[in-house]
Amino acid sequence: MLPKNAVPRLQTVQQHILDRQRTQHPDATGEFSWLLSGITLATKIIADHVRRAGLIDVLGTAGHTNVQGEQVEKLDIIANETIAACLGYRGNVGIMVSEEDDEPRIIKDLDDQARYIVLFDPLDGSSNIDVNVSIGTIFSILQRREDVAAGRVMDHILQPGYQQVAAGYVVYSSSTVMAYTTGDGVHMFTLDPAIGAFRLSREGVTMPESGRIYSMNEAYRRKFPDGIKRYLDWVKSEESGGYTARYIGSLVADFHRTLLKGGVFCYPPTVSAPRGKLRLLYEANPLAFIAEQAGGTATDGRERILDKIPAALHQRTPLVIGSKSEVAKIAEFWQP
Ligand code: P6P
Repeated sequence: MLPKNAVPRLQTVQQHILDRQRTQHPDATGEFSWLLSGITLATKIIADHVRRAGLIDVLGTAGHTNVQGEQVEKLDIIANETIAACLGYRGNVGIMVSEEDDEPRIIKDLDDQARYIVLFDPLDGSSNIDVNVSIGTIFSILQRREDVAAGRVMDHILQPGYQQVAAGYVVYSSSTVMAYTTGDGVHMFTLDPAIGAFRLSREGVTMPESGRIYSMNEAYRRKFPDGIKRYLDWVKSEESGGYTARYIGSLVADFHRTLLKGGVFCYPPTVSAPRGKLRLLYEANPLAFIAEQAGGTATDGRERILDKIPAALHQRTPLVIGSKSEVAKIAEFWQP
């Protein structure tokens, strides 16, 4: 008989989903777990490339810009094609939307089988790849709308964030960590390189109600709205009681810290980007879903991120996300 701790408790993402579905959603068919295993497979492949960047030819730019007008890194393409390949044959994905693709990819006509729409930023923060700073993958999962014909692709895609059935991210850093929610709390898994599996590391993650960390790119201060400038004056004043600034410049890493330590991340509109920089469908929405599930909150300065009705595939939005009291504090100074 093996000693009790000889075999470490090993709960993978798939097993975690199935266990929770078995208790919370007995009628679940397990097809969601099968879909998520496509994402975990893709992110394990991406993690392998990120870990070996510098040794294999994945660094540097691919020599063109994407629909966002941003320089595409080689790893952006690898990540994008890896996710497309891993999700493409799952059988239950009808549409894929990527930050790197001008248009949606129609995998198969939406029907009872191919009911999922997966939206993702394949490699967020990729400009940091060459300097070995944390980067990440963000994903959002919608279901097809029952009230819309299968062919009306954009109507199925442009759903508000509260319609998400799942969301998550993977941060490639000192360790590779996946966080996901299906509306039943936030759960984290760490990639165990010894066995090549994401193992449960934190269940029921909650965001601290407050936090003395603010995260904003203050180089743009002169372009910020006056209310944001007033907040920045306050947060650095004696009156605030003392905050510290942390800005990695990689949304997934800045959000992961905010989720675990509390505080607030803010990417406001600027004179040059009046709608903000970050994308609603595959950055703000999934992270807002996770933030709310962990007890935090996310707005665009005016309304709840998850209530925003998208009007375009790559629509941008201002983003204020983090601990409830810290987001509220910014709102005291800035009401657009
Ligand atoms: P800035 C990375 O390019 C990204 O999309 C996010 O990961 C990050 O939060 C933001 O842009 C940083 O933008 O303008 O501060 O460099």
